[in-house]
Amino acid sequence: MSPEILCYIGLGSNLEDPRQQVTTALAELDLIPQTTLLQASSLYRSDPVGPQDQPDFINAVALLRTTLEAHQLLDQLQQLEQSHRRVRKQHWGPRTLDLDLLLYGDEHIATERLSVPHPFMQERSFVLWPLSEISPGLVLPDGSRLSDLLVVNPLGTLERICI
Ligand code: ROI
Repeated sequence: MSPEILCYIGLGSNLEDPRQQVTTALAELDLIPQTTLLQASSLYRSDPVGPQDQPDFINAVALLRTTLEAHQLLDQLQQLEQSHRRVRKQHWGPRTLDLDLLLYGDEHIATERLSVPHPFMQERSFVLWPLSEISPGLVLPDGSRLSDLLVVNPLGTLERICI
């Protein structure tokens, strides 16, 4: 039997009704085989990080329990992105649905396809604040405390838009 792993997924969308994209994707995460959606954050509106000539994003974070191996979970996340007819024309440009594997248990993974913990998560308010709603006491695999990361990544213009 494969072990049960807790993992966090970052969701983001800024095209084609982003609220709906993220809300639907949260429900669809629970349909992934061998996987259960344990918690979902509120939705947040965020200014785009990267090129500014694109719409605002809707972001959220989900906590899953899975017995899938990390790359199997990545396959499932990519399938889900495709099913939302993911459009990503430009690097760091607008997208229909982005699903990032932020944390997979306490594991460090570095392969061609996957970098976990997500390399930018410690500097992105739109990941850290939704994450803190689900797991305020979280300590990252490198020992960083989420509560300390929130101090250096303030809420700023991030807006919680749904309960
Ligand atoms: N900016 C915000 N606010 N939210 C995102 O999800 C997001 N995703 C990205 C880039 C383009 C870096 N900027 C983002 O991939």
